[in-house]
Amino acid sequence: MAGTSVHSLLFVLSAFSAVCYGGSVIRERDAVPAGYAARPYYPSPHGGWTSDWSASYSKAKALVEQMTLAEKTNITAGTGIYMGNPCVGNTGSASRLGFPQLCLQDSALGVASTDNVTAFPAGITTGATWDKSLMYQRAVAIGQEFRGKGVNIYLGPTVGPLGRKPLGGRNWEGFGADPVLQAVAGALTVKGVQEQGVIATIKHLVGNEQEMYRMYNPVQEGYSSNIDDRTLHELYLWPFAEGVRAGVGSVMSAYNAVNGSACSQNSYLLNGLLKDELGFQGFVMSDWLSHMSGVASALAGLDMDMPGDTQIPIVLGTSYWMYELTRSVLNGSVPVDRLNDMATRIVAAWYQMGQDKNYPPPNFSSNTHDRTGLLYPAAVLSPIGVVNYYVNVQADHYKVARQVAQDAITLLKNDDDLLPLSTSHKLSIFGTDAQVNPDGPNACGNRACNKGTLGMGWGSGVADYPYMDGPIDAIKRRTSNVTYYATDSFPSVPTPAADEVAIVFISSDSGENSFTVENNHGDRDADKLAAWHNGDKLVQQAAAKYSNVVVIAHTVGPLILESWISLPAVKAVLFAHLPGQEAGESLTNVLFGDVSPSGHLPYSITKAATDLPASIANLRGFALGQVQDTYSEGLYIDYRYLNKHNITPRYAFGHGLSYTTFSLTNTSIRAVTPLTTPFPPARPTKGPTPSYSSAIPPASEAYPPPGFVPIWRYLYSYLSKPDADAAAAAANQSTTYPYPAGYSTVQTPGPPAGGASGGNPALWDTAYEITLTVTNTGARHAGKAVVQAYVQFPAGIGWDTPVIQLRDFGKTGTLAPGGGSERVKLGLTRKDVSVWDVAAQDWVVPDPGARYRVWIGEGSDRLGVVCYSDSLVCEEGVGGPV
Ligand SMILES: *[C@@H]1O[C@H](CO)[C@@H](O)[C@H](O)[C@H]1NC(C)=O
Ligand SMILES: *[C@@H]1O[C@H](CO)[C@@H](O)[C@H](O)[C@H]1NC(C)=O
Ligand SMILES: *[C@@H]1O[C@H](CO)[C@@H](O)[C@H](O)[C@H]1NC(C)=O
Ligand SMILES: *[C@@H]1O[C@H](CO)[C@@H](O)[C@H](O)[C@H]1NC(C)=O
Ligand SMILES: *[C@@H]1O[C@H](CO)[C@@H](O)[C@H](O)[C@H]1NC(C)=O
Ligand SMILES: *[C@@H]1O[C@H](CO)[C@@H](O)[C@H](O)[C@H]1NC(C)=O
Ligand SMILES: *[C@@H]1O[C@H](CO)[C@@H](O)[C@H](O)[C@H]1NC(C)=O
Ligand SMILES: CC(=O)N[C@H]1CO[C@H](CO)[C@@H](O)[C@@H]1O
Repeated sequence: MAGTSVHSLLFVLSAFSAVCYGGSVIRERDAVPAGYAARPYYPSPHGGWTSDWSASYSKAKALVEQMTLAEKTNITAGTGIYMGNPCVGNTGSASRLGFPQLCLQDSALGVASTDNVTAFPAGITTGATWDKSLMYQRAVAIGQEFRGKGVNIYLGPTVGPLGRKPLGGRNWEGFGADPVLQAVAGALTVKGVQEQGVIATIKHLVGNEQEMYRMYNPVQEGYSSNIDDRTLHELYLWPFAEGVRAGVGSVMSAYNAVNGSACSQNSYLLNGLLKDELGFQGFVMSDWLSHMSGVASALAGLDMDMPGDTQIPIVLGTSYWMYELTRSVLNGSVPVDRLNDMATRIVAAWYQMGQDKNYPPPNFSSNTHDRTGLLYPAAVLSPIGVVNYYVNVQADHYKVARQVAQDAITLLKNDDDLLPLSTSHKLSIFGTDAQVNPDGPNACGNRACNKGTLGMGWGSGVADYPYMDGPIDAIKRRTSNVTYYATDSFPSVPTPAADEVAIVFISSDSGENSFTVENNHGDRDADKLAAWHNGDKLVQQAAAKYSNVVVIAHTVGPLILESWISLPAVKAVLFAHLPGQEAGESLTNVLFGDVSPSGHLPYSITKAATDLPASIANLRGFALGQVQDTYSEGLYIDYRYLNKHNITPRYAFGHGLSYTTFSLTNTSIRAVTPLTTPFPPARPTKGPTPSYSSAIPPASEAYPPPGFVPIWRYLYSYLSKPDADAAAAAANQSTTYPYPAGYSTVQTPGPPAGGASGGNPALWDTAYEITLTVTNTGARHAGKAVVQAYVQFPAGIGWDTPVIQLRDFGKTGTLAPGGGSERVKLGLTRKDVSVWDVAAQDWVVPDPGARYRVWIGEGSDRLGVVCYSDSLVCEEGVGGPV
């Protein structure tokens, strides 16, 4: 129980931790580099103008119209950290009208801080399956668990960080270092979760690519991710666009700044890109304690303040919103129109998911595992009540959890077909990562330690394990011919027989900056890309003794394998990623050949960290003032960079072997919607949005009810009568708020690239469809194949484009050995063959008549099939582009 409370307290304290890194003092922020600017974009576009949301907006309007000022401001902010209901965030209610407090709960991989739930495999593991159906099924199960616990708002999926920096601490919460892999998995997660009636939250918008210095605090600004317009569109915003198109109800802004302006109050990002261009109809919430202004953030497009507090929570019980937002509306600084839109967006999302009908209230507490507990833990005197009902929401979700964990396992190397093992092999097993943490899988709050099998990273992106099926337990269930050395220092062992197999478990962990684990401050700043606990040395020592070594890595991301990967004894390597609770049997099913491995890498594994440029290979270190993280590599991250510079990685993005082999044959391409013009057809115009009176409501709408007794430090939206009257009087004085440059209250028609949820709907016209036959050509093992499609833009179009870019993928079912086959269909949209034209501010197909190549294969370096957009011919058995 202490785990969660201690966590959150540490989390709060971490807001100030930057001080420890360098003892900075309050100062003006450093200049953002020349050329990067956070332009103003006002006003905040009204929600409700797309047809897919219009019915919910009508209902929302009918409800919001009846709300008083204090009710509207109540639902746009949390009631304070540890205040009121049981979740990590809890909004105020408009209970007079039947609008409840909303429960917001971590994490992206399962319901956090409670029991009787499933600890699903992490995002990176899910990405490594390359299986759309499993991505969706996992989301359905997650959605059912959040609903079962009475959570209104799921704080996932994570599609930012994108994985720009291999050392970045939270990359594992997302799906892989490519915008399309991230976008497909993110959008399917939104769909699966929201079909259960739970509002999903796509996060973190945007540029939170490292953990250190991410947060603003009273003495230092969070770092600024300086991202040019084209790179933002083609990489970092891409998954958000797909999430919006999938109908996501909520977006969480990132801690850091973009172009010098904090994401929670960056008008260009929230008003311009998200709400106008991407046509986002839900609401934007701040990341926890990243709210830092009242009027400014409201005008910039923030709709919900989480968890309600200022950056110094609890102590004072203060907020930038709640009663202050009430004041700002009464005194005329925040237009009533903006507050109406904020409230309508929140209520519309609630209707859109059907939460007005039979939605269960929360049944658990994030604050304690006891049945009863404090109802307001941060209050000094709090009533006590039943807070945990122990509702078991696990159903049979272990099955999909295990399937994801199993189908993610990525075979990097398998010399002499050492794998699969037979149960007659004598096995010697090394490494503490093979066994469940002897103190219990949840011994460390927020998994902020790396002890025992690594099933997830650390921080807020975790869940408690109901149990953990450890690898060594599963191996022992299979064979008794096994000796386990539960150590990370190579022990003295008997001389092995020639056919004896050593299995070495290694790990690499990372997480959120709120915790430091073995000197890693969230990011892998201490251990870098080496295995923890001297794992690389353990492998080398095992390889010196045994002639058959299998390495199994539980890891948040890429590792540098060079110190042992070419040793002749190291015959097989499996990346099992972060499997969650089902670490054991998912692995033994692969090890012993019940199934062939079918995972593929969701990132590249380079031979050296310096194979990537310094801007992404390194973390930004301490700076006086605001740390500037400039995306000088532009589009060239991960394989895009390596291909451009002809750097051969150890294992390429998308690489993954099987026990069997596949052929890709009978490939055909067909043009579906002809691309007759470089620019898409004109966008649809915005539909109508709810209209309300714009008159400032009477001050009496802010007064607390007669006899109102507040709970100390609970955040309310009421203003005392004197305060409310004074605010209303101020509205009639000549003093006006110092609005930012470019401020306007006139709604605009929106940019050409917009037009519907996600952007101009014509961007999703299918331009080309490719069909091929995948056949299992091996004689012995069944297996699933992953087929990846990459676009190569024509030469001479006047645009610098990466050599190849992933655009679609598919995974077969289990194909029988000796010819089992399946037809696979892949598609490319107009957007997939477009670049972002900064001058035109639109997507453009540079030369629709030229030859676009679509490369198809089982990895970014195994592309033996190519199809041409101009001749509509496909060739097989070709050498790939890289
Ligand atoms: C950041 O600055 C660049 C360069 O001026 C610009 O292209 C881009 O649109 C800006 N992005 C945001 C979110 O302000
Ligand atoms: C705001 O929400 C809280 C928590 O549900 C509730 O106690 C309070 O009465 C609400 N305020 C208004 C104005 O409805
Ligand atoms: C209105 O109230 C807000 C919140 O306290 C304050 O920031 C703003 O300056 C006030 N505006 C005027 C015109 O007094
Ligand atoms: C939670 O669920 C239990 C069992 O399903 C139910 O009895 C209880 O009333 C629910 N708790 C709340 C606060 O609604
Ligand atoms: C264990 O493995 C060794 C080497 O393969 C073999 O000789 C022995 O019979 C096995 N023992 C058992 C109990 O299977
Ligand atoms: C080959 O492709 C054609 C056209 O797409 C299709 O009709 C046919 O069934 C395919 N043949 C096989 C053996 O898959
Ligand atoms: C502010 O002015 C409006 C009309 O100009 C008036 O109706 C309202 O009563 C005034 N409010 C206060 C608090 O004086
Ligand atoms: C299956 C499971 O984990 N059940 C647990 C539900 O929560 C109660 C209270 O913590 C436990 O006692 C059960 O074991």
